[in-house]
Amino acid sequence: MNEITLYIGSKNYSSWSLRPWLSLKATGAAFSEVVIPLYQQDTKTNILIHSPSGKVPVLAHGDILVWESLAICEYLAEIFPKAGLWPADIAARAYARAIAAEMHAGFARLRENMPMDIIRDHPALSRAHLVKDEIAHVADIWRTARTRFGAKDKDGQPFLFGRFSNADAMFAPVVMRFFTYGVVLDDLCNDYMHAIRDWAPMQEWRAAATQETMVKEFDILRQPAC
Ligand SMILES: N[C@@H](CCC(=O)N[C@@H](CS)C(=O)NCC(=O)O)C(=O)O
Repeated sequence: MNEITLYIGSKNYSSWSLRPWLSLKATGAAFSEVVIPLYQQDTKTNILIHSPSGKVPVLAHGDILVWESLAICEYLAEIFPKAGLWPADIAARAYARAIAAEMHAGFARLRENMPMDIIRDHPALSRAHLVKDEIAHVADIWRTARTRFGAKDKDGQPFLFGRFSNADAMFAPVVMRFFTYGVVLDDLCNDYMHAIRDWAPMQEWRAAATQETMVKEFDILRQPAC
């Protein structure tokens, strides 16, 4: 198989990069990653060398190039069918695809008001009150997925549909935001949040984020959604 390279943004900020990176980790495949620091003068130029959209993430696999986080997750599900990146059951898969697409296209107020900043806790700065409805909707999605599908997983795995899926990848940055902004949910959601945060690849990403040197002054009001 051709080598896979994933071009991503700074691990502390780039929620869109985190998503396919986690799915790629879930496949167990070897891959190279190239981190392009965000918020630098040459960021756009550096991204455009690799990405036709001028955004990260972008995945290169031989002469195939895939951009847009959800399209990359779909591509990984196709080339690694055994990884189970979409649930096997058709009803579960339909729900997983719907919530992944909703995360990709929606929750604009949540992303705008709670930018990902993995290395720092901001409970006092939390603007969660401005996005109560979207937070409640996320919690409802997690509860539905866990109770209808995840809880029935024969291996008892703790993710939305049992085994880690592309839907978990799409919601993982939201989990990290809820932790750093001090959003408190019910026990079921709380257990799910811990399962994501404690998952080894998530810890690996978080540890790398703490090592990044190009960290910008954090300004919640001016931080572009990422
Ligand atoms: N819809 C895109 C969003 C990608 C995106 O906004 N990426 C940000 C980093 S998180 C980016 O490349 N920003 C750099 C820029 O716009 O110059 C996806 O799902 O991949």
